[in-house]
Amino acid sequence: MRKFFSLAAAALMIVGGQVASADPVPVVLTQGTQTFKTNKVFSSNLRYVHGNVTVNSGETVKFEDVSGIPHSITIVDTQLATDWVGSYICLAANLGGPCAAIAVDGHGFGAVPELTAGAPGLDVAGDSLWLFPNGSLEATVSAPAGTTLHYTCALHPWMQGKIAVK
Ligand SMILES: [Cu+2]
Repeated sequence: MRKFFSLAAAALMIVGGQVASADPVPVVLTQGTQTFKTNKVFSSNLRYVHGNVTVNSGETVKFEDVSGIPHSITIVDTQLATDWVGSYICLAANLGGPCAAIAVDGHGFGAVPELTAGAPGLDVAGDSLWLFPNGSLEATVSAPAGTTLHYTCALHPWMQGKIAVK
């Protein structure tokens, strides 16, 4: 009997003679917490969870915040901060370094939810999406197949991920 239901379920997957194979939209969570005590400690484990995703060109990626803290998804050049010095440089808006902290200014701390460089959708460095606390968004990846997009959070540049486009 159980086998029958398995077969029935499999049959339902076949639509019009073709196997329904729409890839699920990848979901990247922003999660973690921060601690600050004057002259004692600052720590953060804010991060993109499953931040490395693969999609077809034209497909979407969903970003969802569960940290209650604002973040950005900012497409940057391939070189990202790999130590705390680099992170400080990334945070210095006037330096406009590889982590594109300048994006924070562009968003106006949340007033502008999307900055577009190049074509619409995520395709080149300078594209940036503001992710509101406990919010979510879906972004279309418009870069051509074969591209790898690197992204970071302009507020927390130790948060880093990749979108491989196939
Ligand atoms: Cu962040």
